[in-house]
Amino acid sequence: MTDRDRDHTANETPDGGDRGLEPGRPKDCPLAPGSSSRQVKPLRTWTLVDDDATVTVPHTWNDADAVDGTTGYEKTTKRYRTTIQPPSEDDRRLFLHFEGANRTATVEIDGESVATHEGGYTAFTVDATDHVRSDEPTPVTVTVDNTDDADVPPLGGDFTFYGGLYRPVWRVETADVHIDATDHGSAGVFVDTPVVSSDRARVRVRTTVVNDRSVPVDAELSHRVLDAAGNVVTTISESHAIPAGESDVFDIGCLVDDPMLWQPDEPYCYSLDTTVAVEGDAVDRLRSTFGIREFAVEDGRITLNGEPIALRGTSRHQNMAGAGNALSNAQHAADVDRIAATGANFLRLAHYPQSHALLDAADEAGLILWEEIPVVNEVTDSTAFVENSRRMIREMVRQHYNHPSIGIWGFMNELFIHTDADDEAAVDTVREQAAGLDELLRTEDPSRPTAMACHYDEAYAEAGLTEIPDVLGWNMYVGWYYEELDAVGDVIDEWFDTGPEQAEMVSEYGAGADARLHTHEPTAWDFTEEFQSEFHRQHIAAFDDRPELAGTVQWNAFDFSAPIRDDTIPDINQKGLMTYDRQPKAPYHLYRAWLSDDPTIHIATRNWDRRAERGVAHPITVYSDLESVELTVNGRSVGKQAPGDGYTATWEISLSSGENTLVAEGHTPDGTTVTDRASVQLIPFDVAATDDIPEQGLSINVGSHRDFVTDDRLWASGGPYDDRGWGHVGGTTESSLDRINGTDAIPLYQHWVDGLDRYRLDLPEGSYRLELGFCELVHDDPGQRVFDVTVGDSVLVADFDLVDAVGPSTAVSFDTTVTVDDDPLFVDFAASAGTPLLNTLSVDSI
Ligand code: GCB
Repeated sequence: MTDRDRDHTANETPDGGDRGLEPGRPKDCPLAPGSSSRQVKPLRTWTLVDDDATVTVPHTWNDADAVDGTTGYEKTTKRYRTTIQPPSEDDRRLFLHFEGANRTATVEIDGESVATHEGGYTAFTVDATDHVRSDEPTPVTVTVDNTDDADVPPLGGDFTFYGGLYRPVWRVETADVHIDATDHGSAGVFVDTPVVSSDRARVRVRTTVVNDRSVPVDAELSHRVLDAAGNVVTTISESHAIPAGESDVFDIGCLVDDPMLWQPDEPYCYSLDTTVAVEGDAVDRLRSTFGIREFAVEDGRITLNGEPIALRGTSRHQNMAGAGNALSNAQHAADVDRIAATGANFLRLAHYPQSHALLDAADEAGLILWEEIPVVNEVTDSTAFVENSRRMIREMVRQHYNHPSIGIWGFMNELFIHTDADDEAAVDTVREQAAGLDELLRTEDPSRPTAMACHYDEAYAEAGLTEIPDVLGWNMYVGWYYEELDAVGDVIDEWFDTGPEQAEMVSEYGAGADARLHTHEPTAWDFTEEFQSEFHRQHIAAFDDRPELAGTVQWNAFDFSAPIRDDTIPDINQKGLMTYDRQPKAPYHLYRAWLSDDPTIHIATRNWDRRAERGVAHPITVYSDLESVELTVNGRSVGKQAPGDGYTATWEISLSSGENTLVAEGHTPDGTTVTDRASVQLIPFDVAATDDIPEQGLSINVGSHRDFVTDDRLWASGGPYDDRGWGHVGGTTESSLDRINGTDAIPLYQHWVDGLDRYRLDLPEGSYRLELGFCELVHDDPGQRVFDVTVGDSVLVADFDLVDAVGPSTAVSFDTTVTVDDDPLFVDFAASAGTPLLNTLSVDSI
């Protein structure tokens, strides 16, 4: 197949696509929404030249290596090649619209370099008209580069800088008199609502019309305002004579009586049908969506349509399991659905502009957005860096101007994370750039408040930065990076200035969790779902008590890829309320209870549905916004509780061996009964009581207070030998969150018992397979820890030196078979250097 054939058969098939994604519909092209006079085709199929591979755009080359547990990911330059068809008629114009290429893209058409775009999060459009062959397909090569570049924000950050043509690419053909298609990647129609009230609104539309003919034209521009049902509300038009080869700005407005205002509870969208006509012939046409609404900051609160609104929400990075950042429009929209289902009214697009598909969905869902440019952690004083940041502001604002959901524009995140606050010149540079970006935002869009996010440090106020934006965000990690969790209310009271000039909000707060990890004793940084739940319960209670906060933004809706993270899943920042593949963690439902208008009752045991029987009561947590909730276990009521401020009720109950049926029930004020059902399996780990081992095997997370629940096994938290009939003798428990190689079950190797004498197992008579797991997370050099492990009378390993055998931070396990008669089984440890250790132990009957 030649390139020409490929282009024709795949690229230009409007509903092409081989990844099961939704087809590239012309209406999804940001440069041609709703247009009947533009010809729009998605360019989906490309050849990755150096890899000699055919790929489908959206495409990234880092979808796998960003999260494969190895250090780093491929930062390189790759060339994508395709061909495009000539314009259908000689006088038509041809544009290539790139929704996003990270981070620098150079476009060559027919071998000639025609454009370079720096910055991976905003769209750009190339006028291809003068570069394409008139009678045959023209080759197009796009060189995309995601290597570090000190002139292109972001310079750093806790996220992956995926390389690739990771958002759709479009071929757009227009007439020779058309709406400007090259204004910073925008569609060229800008709708404002300078006067908003429920009686009357003023709508103003600015449009640049370009005359690419060699003769002057009289162009008539008309706009029809349509309501949500498609009825024409009003029509306005104006005619301008435009000289040959020139363009003209049409700035026209109209009044809308009794407008429906856009707001989260009723996200009413109007549309605007724009037509350019020459001598009565419609030559270009676009459909824009807009809303009639007004965001402002008054008396320290954010207002929507004149009323203060408490912003409650979360943040989102644009990547997910399997796709990296090359998401389909449907995947973007599904994320909005997941967030909106919690009842959130706010979403911070941290730390960069995101896909129009997400914004479209937010417009419809009534989610208010804070969108920001990726100036993160630090800046440089290079002119190119400053110019790139400023251009990103123009691109972001112009491309997303009409979206009613955008309430706030952000321009910086946590600049004093990497800027030395004692370096006066550096501080001056940050302040100057912050002031410049803020001012540019106000010039580009006077109608929306500006925002900046800071971390918990005096440096921002001392540098005079805090005065700059309308909305000051504080990224507060009380109970995680600093302070104790129960200090959250006090910290807010001391830290926040809720004075009238600015709105102050908690622009981030969060705690990491792994849905597989559970505990009876949650502590910060143990990555259990139970600590994450308690963290959010306390934050929610503190926020509810402080209505003066302009908003609160949980970090993050979804686990996201972050190369600096080790935690319990390497390369993933685990502060999501959902996992990287979008499975809910328990606190996702806590947010539903807090924010959703629907009555909520949720038994939070879904990810901890297998528990170890060991003679203790088990916490069963229910999230609910109902006044009272009754929990029934196996048909017997264990009592009623009032979930109260933290929307959480927890019962400590005895479960029965095997399957337990849980039913939680409450009533709404109008008497409707709301019920949730779940089941929990109690696995008999009490070997002494049962004189047996669990059918699944006796699997112990030896040095850990965490249960590790996988699809096929419950690894119970460990502990010293006691009357359950198993446990370590001697030694202390230790832990580390360093990166571990050689296993997917990382949480089993992060904790260990150090210096143990033996492990005792009171097993019933029989034959067993015994497996012991080890990992060295303290020493880097051989010879520092050398020990023998003896099982019964046989030496399992002698002079075992983990570093020498497998290297540091590497999991390894050994297994053996043993026969047990009347006596307990002892696994003995003796060191000739350092101390022995043990991470995991598992016994299966054979
Ligand atoms: C922050 C950053 C964000 C990080 C987050 C974290 O303050 O703004 O980019 O991902 O903390 O999880 O540490």
